[in-house]
This record gives sequence, structure tokens and C-alpha cells, in this order.
Amino acid sequence: MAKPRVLAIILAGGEGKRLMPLTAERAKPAVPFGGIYRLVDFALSNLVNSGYLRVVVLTQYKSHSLDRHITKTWRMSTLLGNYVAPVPAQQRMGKNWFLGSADAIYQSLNLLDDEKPDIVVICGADNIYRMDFSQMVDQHIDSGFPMTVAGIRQPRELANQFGIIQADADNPHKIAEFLEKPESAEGLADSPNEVLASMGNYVINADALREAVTQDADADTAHDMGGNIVPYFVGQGAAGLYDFTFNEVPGSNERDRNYWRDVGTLDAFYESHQDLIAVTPVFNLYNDQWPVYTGYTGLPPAKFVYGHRERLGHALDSIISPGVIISGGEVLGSVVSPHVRVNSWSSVRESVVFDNVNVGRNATVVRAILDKNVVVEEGAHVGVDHEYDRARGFTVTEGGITVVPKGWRVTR
Ligand code: ADQ
Repeated sequence: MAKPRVLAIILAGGEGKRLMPLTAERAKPAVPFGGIYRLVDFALSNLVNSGYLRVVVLTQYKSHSLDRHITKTWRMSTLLGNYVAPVPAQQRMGKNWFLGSADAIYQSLNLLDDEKPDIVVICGADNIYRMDFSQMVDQHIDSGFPMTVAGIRQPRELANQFGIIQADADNPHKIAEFLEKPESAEGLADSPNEVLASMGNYVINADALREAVTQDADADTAHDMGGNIVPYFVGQGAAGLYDFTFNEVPGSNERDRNYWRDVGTLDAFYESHQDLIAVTPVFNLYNDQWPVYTGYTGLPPAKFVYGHRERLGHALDSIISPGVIISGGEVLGSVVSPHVRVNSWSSVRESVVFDNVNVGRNATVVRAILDKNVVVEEGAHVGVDHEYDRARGFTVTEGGITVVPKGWRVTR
């Protein structure tokens, strides 16, 4: 068979309610991650590194900064020479404006007419991982199933956040049963504390996709890929299962070989950042055989200023982006985005700091996420007194992380 034409669709319209306040003014896929990236860069980089250069990104909710990022970084990228286009969902009025992911594809079926792919790769935009999609596509073609779903083992207590897969007893590459976000699920026979979860990544024959989302459009459903389209194929005994454990990406280390995190909650988002800075990273950003591409250009290097004798400007066990100036303050166990200033006698510990934050003299930031443009005034603190943090309108997560919304001034 000739090489199939593959079109990739990234579902990037999710609202990301559980990441509030980080998603108050931006779509979830546009949330900054790892200093210089945005969440969508991981899915996009995976596709491009897999050799799939025809990519459309379906946007919808608060998509302004997402569109700008994609256009600036990806569409204009002569380096990649690829074709990445943000496609906003048709803006319907009233309560039907925001329907599920299957509706987003249905509304964009004209892309299939334009591109004429044989196979469509569909993935979400809010997971951190490395994956060579061509390996999944190969299995999909070999299997003969019209649809293939990627699966990964996850802790059983997270079953209600995922589509839960049961593999066929006779064919490990076939899905026997699928339940979207069940209240609970039985553990696997060989590992009772784990379930097999859908990664939200699908490979589908173009004609089967067209047929499935078209019939779903008229049905009284949630118009959701996981909730409706996957069960539609599973019900016909026509859904394949791709086991992510077998995915091999060049340059991976033992620890991040099968790393995959859904960063849908603030605590998961925070913990995933800690994975980046572990001494042997649990997720290694320094794998140049499978690079993660992003949009910052023209930034000066990070700078560390000696400061005062009692407190030298320094950072340890941290990721410091270009354009940062650490002047007489300390940064420990943190991920810091561009244009951040950390001033004398201040301390930033185990935190995630977005673009253009200013940490004033003598300020303390502990186990916090500071959104873009936050100003921590001289002598102020964040994450030290959770009661006070809540009283000031900051979010404090179950895991004890204080989140300061975009542009806020933290006073003493
Ligand atoms: P969720 O991530 O909870 O579960 P959903 O909210 O539909 O499902 O989000 C999936 C992707 O689609 C996200 O990237 C989101 O941004 C996007 N999306 C949602 N609605 C959209 C719309 N109208 N337009 C464009 N994009 C939209 C899914 C699967 C589960 C699976 C988990 C894995 O349903 O079965 O286990 O992903 O994380």
C-alpha cells in the first residue's frame, strides 16, 4: 500500500475549568508550561517529530492567545516548513455554542474534503508526553480496525477522570469494553491498583470518522469523542487498542520512556513541573532527538547578579528561562519563565513562575504558581500562610499550592 495521507487534528477547545484561575483568560492548551512552552507545544511537537506535518488545531474557548501562539510559533515557522493552522469552531449563538469534541470535528469536516487524508490522527492538547504517532498509525493499518485508541496504565483511583478500556481477552490489540469516566473501575488482573486509561489519542480512517461524527451530530448525545465516538466503534467490535508502553522515542531515558501526564488539575500541573527539575528528570526536556518546539525568540540570556554579601543571587535545582534576572535573590526547586525578576533578599522556593513576574526585595514565595505579570511587592509573601492567601482571593489547592491570578499585585 502506498504511504497513507495523514491529517492530524489537535482538539484544543477545552475549557480547562479545573485549572482556574490559569484558564480565566486563556484556553487550556495555551497555559504556559515548563518555563518557555505552552501545553499545546507538546502535542504539536510530537506530531511534527513523528513526521506528520499537516496539522490543524481546533480552537474555541478563549482562543485569542492560543491562536496568536500557534500563528507566531508554528504557522510561520520556516524551520519546520510545516502547515499548522488554527481553526476556530463555527461560532454558534446561545447554549449550543460550546458542544463536545466530536461536534468540533463535525463542524470541521470540510478539512477532510480539502486535505483528502486516508487516516486522521486526533489528539488532545493538554498532556505532557513524548510519543511517536507513526508507530500507532502502523499498528492501526496492520490491524484493519477503522479506529484505534491509545491506552496507558493509570492509578485506579483516577478512573473517574479517564475513558477506561478493557482489552479483549483473546486479542490484546482490540477493545472489548470502554466506559467514559466511570465512577469507579476494577483493577487490571495483573495489577489490581491500575486501570487501562484512554490517552485521548485516536487514529481513525477518514471515511469512518466522517460517518461516525455525522451520525452523532443528529443523535441526542454529548457529542464527545470519548463519551460517544469511541463507544460507537467499540459497540461494533471495531476499535483497536494501541499500548503506549511499546512506544519508543529516540533519546528517552529509563525514567521518561513512557511518561504521560494529564495536567488537567492545578495539583497535577504543579507536580508535573517538579518532574522537570528532578535531578534525573522524570520528564527530560533536554532530549534533543525529540525536541519540544516553542515560540520564544530574541530573548537575552538569563543573568545572575551577585547582589549583597548575605544573599548571593542564585538558582539551584531549577529551570531558569532566558530573559530572567536573578539579582541578589534565591530560586530553589522552581521553574521560572522569561522576563522574571527576582530581587535582593527574596526567596522563591518550589514554585512555578510565569512570564514577566516581579518578585520584590525581601519577598518570599513558597509552593506557589504565579501567573503572568504578577508583582510580589517588597516584603510580601505567598504560600506562607494559606488562610491569608485564601482571604486575599488566591486559590489554594488541595495539595497546598497557592495560585496567584494573572496581573495581581501581592501586597504585604
Ligand atoms: P477529557 O480530556 O476530559 O477526556 P475533553 O474535555 O473532551 O475530554 O477534552 C479532550 C480534548 O478535547 C482536550 O484537548 C480539549 O481541549 C478538547 N476539546 C474539548 N471540547 C472541544 C471542542 N468543542 N472543540 C475543540 N476541542 C475540544 C479525554 C477523553 C478520555 C481520556 C482523556 C485523557 O474523553 O476518554 O481518558 O481525554 O486525558
